[in-house]
Order: sequence, then C-alpha cells, then structure tokens
Amino acid sequence: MNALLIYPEFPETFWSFKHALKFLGKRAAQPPLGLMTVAALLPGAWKKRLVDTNVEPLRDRDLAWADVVLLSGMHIQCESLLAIVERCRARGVRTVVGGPIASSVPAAELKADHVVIGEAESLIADLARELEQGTARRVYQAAERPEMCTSPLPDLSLIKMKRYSTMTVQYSRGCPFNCEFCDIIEIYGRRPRTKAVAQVLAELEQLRAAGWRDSVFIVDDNFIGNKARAKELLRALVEWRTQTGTGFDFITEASLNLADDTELMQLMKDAGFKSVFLGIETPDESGLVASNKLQNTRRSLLESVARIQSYGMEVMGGFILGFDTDKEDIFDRMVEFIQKSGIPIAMVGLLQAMPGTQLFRRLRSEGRIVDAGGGNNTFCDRLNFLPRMDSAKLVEGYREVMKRIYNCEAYYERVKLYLNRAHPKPAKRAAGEPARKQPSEAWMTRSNLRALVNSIVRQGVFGRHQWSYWKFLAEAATRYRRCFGAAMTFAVMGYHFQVMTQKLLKAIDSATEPAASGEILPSEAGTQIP
Ligand code: B12
Ligand code: SF4
Repeated sequence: MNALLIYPEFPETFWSFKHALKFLGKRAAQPPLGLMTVAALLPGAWKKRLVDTNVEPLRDRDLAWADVVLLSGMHIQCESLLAIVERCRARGVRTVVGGPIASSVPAAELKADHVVIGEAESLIADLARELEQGTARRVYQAAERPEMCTSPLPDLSLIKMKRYSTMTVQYSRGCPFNCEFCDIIEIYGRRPRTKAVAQVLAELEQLRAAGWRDSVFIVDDNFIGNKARAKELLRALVEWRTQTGTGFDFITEASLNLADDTELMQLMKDAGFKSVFLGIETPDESGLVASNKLQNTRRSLLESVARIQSYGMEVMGGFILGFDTDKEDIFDRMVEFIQKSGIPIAMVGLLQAMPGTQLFRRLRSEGRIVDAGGGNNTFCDRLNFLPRMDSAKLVEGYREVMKRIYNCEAYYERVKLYLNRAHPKPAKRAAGEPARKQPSEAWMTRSNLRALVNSIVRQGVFGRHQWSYWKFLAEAATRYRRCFGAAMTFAVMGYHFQVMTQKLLKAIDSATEPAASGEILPSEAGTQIP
C-alpha cells in the first residue's frame, strides 16, 4: 500500500506564530507528531510519504501516488481538512481521518471514508489489515486508552525538519485535574500515562542524530500531571545533557502548582527548560472556582508566576474571558494582572464551549449553546454560547484587553519585567572576592542573526512603532546584554502578536455576531448538536 499522510493547513492565528517565523526563515512552528507516530505504527511493508500543507503544497501527483490518504488535525484545521477530503473523493482516493478533530467533529461531517476516534496505538493494526483487505469499517474507536509504552519512535524521516522552528516529543498524555471547559481530559483522560524514560531519550537521540540543535517542545497536556514521573525523566535529561553535551532548549505545558515544588523547578532549570505554558485563565477567584480550576485557587497567582520565572523559565499564559462569574471590571483586572505578571505571551481568548466537554453539556442543558464553535478561542470574534454578560459588551471588552496588552510599550514592559526576574543582575562582589564568570547566552547562531537583521529591517525601519522598538533594542543591548538573544526573540514574537492583534481588532469590528443579534435561538441551535 502507498500511504500518504497529510496535515491540513492552519488558519492564521496567534498560535501559528506565522509573522515571527518569517524572521527565522521557517514555515511552521512544529511538525505533525500525531501523523509521524501513526506512520511508525503502520505496517513496515507499506510505502509512506507525509505532506504537511503548512510547509509545502499538496500536489495532484502526490494524490495520484496514494492508495490511501491518512489525515490528522485539530478542530481549527477543519476547513482545510474538508477541502483535502473533497479532493481525494474527486480522484477516488480512500481517506482516513484521525486526530483530535475526530473527537470534536461528528464523523458524518468529516466526509471521509473512515474515521478513527482516539489514540491509534491499539487499533492501527486492525485498521491497516482491513484497509488492505478492503473491509475497513466506517468508524473505529479505541476501546481503551493505550499505555504509552506501546507508542513507537515517531518517523522523523518523513518530515522536512529544517522548515520548522521547534521539534516535538511527547512524554505523557492526560491530566489529573478536572477543569470544566477542558477537552484534554475528555480526549486523553485524567490518568497521566507516561512513556518510559528510555523511549523519550531515544526520541531525543533520534533528533540529535538528525542534526537538530534548537528547541524541543515536550507536548504533554500537563508535563507535571505525575510529578514523580516528571522528576524521573528530568534527572535522566540532566544526565543525558551532560553526557552528550546537547543543549536543547525545552518548552512544555504544565499546571500552576509547578510553583509549589522547588525541586521540580530546579530540575527543569537544570534540564534546560526555558519556557512553560500555564493555564492561568482568570485573576478572578470566583471564576476559577466555578470552572473547577481549583489548583489555581487559594494562592497568589502573581507570586506563583514570579517564582517559576525566577528559575529562568518564561511563563506563557492562557487566559479566558466570558465565565459566568465575570463582572464588568474583569477587563481592567485582566490587563492589570497580565501587566504585573511579566508574561509577555499572554494568550487571551473568549471562553469556548468545546463539544464533548463538561461545560458544553452544562450550557446545552441550560439552553445556551449557539453552535459547535471553531476550536480556536484566541482568535475569535464571537461566542458559541450565550454568556451571562451582554455578549456585545464581552466581545468589546475582549477587544480592549487585546488592544491594551499588545500595545508596543505595554508588551515591552512585560518583557523587561520577565527578563529582570529570570536573569537577575549579578550580586555585587564583596571586597577581595574573585570575579565570577556570569553565564551568558550563546545566541549568535546563523538563524538568530538572520532574525535580528529581519527584525531591524521590518520593525526598526518599516515598522509602525519604530521609537518603542529602538528604545527596547537599546535597552536589550545594554541593560539586558547577557540575555540579548532572549530579548530579541521577544521583539520578534511581539511583532507577530501586534500584527495578529490588528487583524483580530479588524475582524471583531466587521463581525456580524449571531449570538448578540439573537438570530439563533439557543434552544433551536442546541438541539442540532450531538
Ligand atoms: C503541540 C500542540 C500544539 C502546537 C502545534 C502542534 C502541531 N504541529 O500541530 C501549538 C502549540 C502551535 C498548538 C496550537 C493550538 N492548539 Co494544540 N496541541 C498541541 C498538543 C499539546 C500536542 C499535539 C501532539 O503533538 N500530540 C502528540 C500526538 C502523538 O498525539 P495526537 O496528535 O493526538 O495523535 C494520536 C491520536 O490522535 C491518533 N491520530 C492522530 N492523527 C491521526 C490520524 C489518523 C489517520 C489516525 C488513524 C490516527 C491519528 O494517533 C496518534 C497516536 O495515538 C495537543 C494536546 C495533545 N495531547 O495532543 C494540543 C491540541 C491538539 N491543541 C488544541 C488546540 C485547541 C490548539 C489551538 C486551536 C489553541 C487555540 N486556543 O487557539 C491552537 C491552534 C494551532 C494554530 N496554529 O493556530 C486542542 C485540539 C482540540 C480539538 N479537538 O481539535 C488539543 C487537543 C489540546 C486541547 N485543548 O484539547 N497546539
Ligand atoms: S489543568 Fe489544563 S489540561 Fe488539566 S484539566 Fe485543567 S485545563 Fe485541562
């Protein structure tokens, strides 16, 4: 069998990092790890090719080669995925759709010949055999979630590695918490399942052998979902780094209770973790309680963030507006919190009720669901449910929050606050004490140099905020020269966020909003959704 694995295109969003990637000469942030894993699970005798339409075009001759096309994707890639399925149908090529989209969009709407719901490890052998025999079923659903030791080494040979800014490795799936709006726990479960440490090291070795030396995203739903297992991996990573001299920078996602464990934070620092995404959601405690995000309550959120940053880790934060508990002051409180947090990359979005979540079920029973949503909560101009606050007010408040936090000056202020915490000035030497060498970044790689030149041209010469940019650049080169590389990376990322914010504001301005205008009655719309 000739199997063609296709990853559909993402729309332009905050998470696409598109405008920052241009500076680095990269086409996408990360490769499709799900498809690379599926490829490794398919029979060895099959011929495989992978086309990630985010980094290369899908040509008719690719489709002509294929006996079967296997697609993966998130809900947000639906439009592109459906167009590809349509292209395959027109040519009579068999299609199989899997990945997170299969858990959130009804199988019938995906229009593929076969739909696989859930993780592939335990069912791919049946699927492959039945595809070969021509007896494949319409829908496959894994009876139970597989143990991660059954997950193979992803097939790295299928991707064009240089076109991505970051490589990905997965250690665990699932998260022990129970946030009402979360679809992670519905798709991947609440019991964190981890790979063996040796499996992860083999994946890193594979990357190293292929010449990769940049960032690696540990794409776990919650890297510290099982703290003991996370520490086990971290100790092995520290040793592996020392033995191999490989300085990968790691990025991951975790819950805020990371701040409670100094040993864990120190191990992450020692292992090379430079960035962690945290779901902070809201500075309003009642919103956290109502959405069952209890791990973020009974603490100072700002102090927790600062503690993590003090271990040299950038915190990226996820924030949500639109909880039932939000009052009109939430917008000012959100901006104030974000500015004080030193979180440069704040992913603020409107609450979305994702199909399959506890939130979706509750709102549906209350007759408040409008539609299934688009799967992208950080670039949206309308809600898929009826909020308690007037929805026009909510969208307008969201618009203002985005405008204020991605104002150039406000953004650079957060970057500086973070740099001060993560790279504090060296303490003054006592009289007679020998000079200590301060660690500084080896950042002047060819791709960073390219990004710097591009940044100077686009932001400093042709940009709309030249004065703020040059002021920041001057400070980066003087006050923050030990972490100049990090400062410049933030300048480049800032460009992406500013461009995207402008686009979001325009989209909101021109949006016609069904929920606000009352065109769709909640009870009518609610009944159409499974
Ligand atoms: C890394 C990651 C990203 C990366 C991008 C990675 C990439 N190249 O695609 C970044 C950080 C950019 C990102 C962004 C977003 N992400 Co994201 N992301 C993840 C994360 C954490 C890991 C993905 C991964 O590599 N998994 C590892 C692989 C091995 O798992 P897998 O893809 O599920 O594959 C398995 C099965 O699904 C199945 N399978 C997969 N494909 C196929 C295909 C076939 C044919 C078959 C048979 C089986 C099969 O087999 C695999 C092995 O078991 C997941 C969570 C998760 N646990 O997966 C969220 C997740 C995929 N993201 C999600 C979301 C919502 C987003 C955003 C829309 C967020 C937002 N608010 O805007 C953005 C959109 C991206 C954009 N460009 O705009 C959701 C998707 C939900 C959904 N139902 O669609 C997830 C599930 C997290 C969540 N909240 O639930 N994301
Ligand atoms: S902590 Fe994050 S991954 Fe875990 S249940 Fe809550 S939202 Fe989902």
